Amino acid sequence: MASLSGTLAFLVLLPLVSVEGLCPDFTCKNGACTRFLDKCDGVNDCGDASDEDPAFCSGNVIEVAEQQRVAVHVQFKSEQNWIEFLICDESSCSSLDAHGRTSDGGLSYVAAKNCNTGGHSCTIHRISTPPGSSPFESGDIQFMVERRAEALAVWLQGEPRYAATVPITTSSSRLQLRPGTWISDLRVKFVKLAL
Ligand SMILES: [Ca+2]
Repeated sequence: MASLSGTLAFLVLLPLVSVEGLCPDFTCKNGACTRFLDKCDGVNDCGDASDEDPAFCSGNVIEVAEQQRVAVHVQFKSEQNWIEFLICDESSCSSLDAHGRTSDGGLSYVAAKNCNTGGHSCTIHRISTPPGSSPFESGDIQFMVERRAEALAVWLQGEPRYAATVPITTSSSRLQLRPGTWISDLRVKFVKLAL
């Protein structure tokens, strides 16, 4: 009976841990499974905080001065779902999630303010997903970003008429690009334009 109960205990534990890489979403360093959505959200979901590893959570960051424009080249994968532009000061962040294109060349997006430094617990500022919008497909996408006095503006390169904006604090200067669903790191290149 002892060996049978041992076998049962093993079977009961099996869904809770996993050999590395075998979780349906994200495999923690300790073998636990968690969701891709839990990656880099500022909460220790794994127990060992490996879902919050700065090695991948702190990438694609650039300091942006007021009135600075930055050309942003993103290699996007559709499974990442959207591209998050997160801009922060020491204590809070605003985010602009670019989901896709509108029929006239603008962005469909969700803008949020008053987020914590993990980019969560925000207040929704604006949701703009007009009819006819289509999600981004896998491939290269070029954006322009401009830090204005009290807003961050983002638009698809060549379409400045359709800038999406989100309110920011005047001291918000740290911009990070993140994948909406962190199935893989976002590949990003920043080019600061002359002021
Ligand atoms: Ca987490």
